[in-house]
Amino acid sequence: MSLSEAVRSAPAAWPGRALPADFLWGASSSAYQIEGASAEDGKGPSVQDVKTVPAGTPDFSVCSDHYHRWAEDIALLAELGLKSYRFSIAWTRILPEGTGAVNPAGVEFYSRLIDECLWHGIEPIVTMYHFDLPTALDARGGWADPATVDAFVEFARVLFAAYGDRVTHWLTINEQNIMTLVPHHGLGAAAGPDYPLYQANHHMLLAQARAMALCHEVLPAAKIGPAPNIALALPLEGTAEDVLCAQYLNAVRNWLYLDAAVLGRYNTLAVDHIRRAGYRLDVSDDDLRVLREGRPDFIAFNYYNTETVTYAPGETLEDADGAIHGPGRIVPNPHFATTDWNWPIDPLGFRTTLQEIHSRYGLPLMVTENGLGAYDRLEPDGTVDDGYRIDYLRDHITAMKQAIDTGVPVIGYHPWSAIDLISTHDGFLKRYGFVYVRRDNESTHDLARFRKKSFHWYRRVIASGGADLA
Ligand code: BGP
Repeated sequence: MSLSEAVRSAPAAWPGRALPADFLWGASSSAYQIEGASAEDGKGPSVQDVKTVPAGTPDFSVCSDHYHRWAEDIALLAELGLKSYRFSIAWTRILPEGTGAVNPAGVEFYSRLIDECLWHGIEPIVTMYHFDLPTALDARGGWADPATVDAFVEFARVLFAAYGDRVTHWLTINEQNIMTLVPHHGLGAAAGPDYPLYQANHHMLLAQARAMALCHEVLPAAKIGPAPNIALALPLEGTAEDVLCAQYLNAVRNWLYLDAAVLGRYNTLAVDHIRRAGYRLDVSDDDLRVLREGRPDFIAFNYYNTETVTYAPGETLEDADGAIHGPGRIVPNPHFATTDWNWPIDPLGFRTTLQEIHSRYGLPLMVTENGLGAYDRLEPDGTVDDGYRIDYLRDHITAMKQAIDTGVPVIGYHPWSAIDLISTHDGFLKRYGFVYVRRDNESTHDLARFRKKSFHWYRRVIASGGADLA
């Protein structure tokens, strides 16, 4: 389409217009947070299964019991009207030791899940790795060990062979940037004080690049992309120092990951920070070739909130001359309301983030997480009045539509989460789902499912192609 055609065909006024019929209205989950059955049918342990969970929260052995209730859950998602369902495959269900022998029961579980989605007309979107590194690999150093790169590529090869006939959209690594910025999220016990954080991160980038290249080689019709958590960093004040700190935070938090995945190169500002902060980072010419050869077809990303940063003497990385070389302190932004967990709520930041990613990389974008963690209450009549979640999602969908209106090619939107599941830090107190799961931190109760108010609302949104957000 020429620019003048694009200008002429610019969409009519929002918010009443529907998105194209092939837009992937979806929802999202991850294996270690939803499945349970963490030691069943030959599954090996992952770092999530053996970690010390936060006080008062349950371990991951039962979760939402999706491993046993997957058919009921997919039927609910079909009733919701989902066009796509983004879930992850537990590495250790497929390869209990992380590498080596394949577990047929694990392969069969996801095969059935994928078939069930397709039978209901839901496109399965598969995350290959969502925080659940096999403990067998963690024991050998995890991502600090270059052999983990080979293990991931081997895992990818098994997945492509088993499901490549039915899965079109693949996501490599969920929130690699958060794993590096907040290592206890998913890097495992190996990530102790001597862990070479950015060298390990580099190995993940290589693993991702090789998996993307392999996908294109063995599944030419498939599409694959990274799935970091991307959110613009905002300067607290309009001072040059705050703007510079925000530029560093954007480089270190966001662009490092997408520049490597999409452009096959390291972001110079991020490298400046990494080196001055004293991290080890050895990158060979051969590594750079690997990065260049593995290209994504689209960018998936998770968005919850922007981050606001300010220059803080003594905390911001500075050289002897006082020149700034890193982000400062992340602070609350007085302009934003917050969630029950003090996460800023910034729907317009979703729009600016979408627009910024598009203007940097020009690839189609898929939103793989966005949502509101809240204390939901199940009423005696089985209803859950989560109007606050509807408000959050409505504002973010509106912002996304505005970004699309400016020309950003967004191909799908997957709120976190499809059904209630265990939050990374807060167990079952903090819920995100369209479907309430009756259990809490103390007891698994009967794990019965209930449709929340947001379930009925999102069903109308999807049925109207996003036109009806009321
Ligand atoms: C993302 C993760 C998800 C999920 C979500 C909500 O970072 O990819 O796995 O946990 O955040 O986070 P939390 O459960 O901490 O509220």
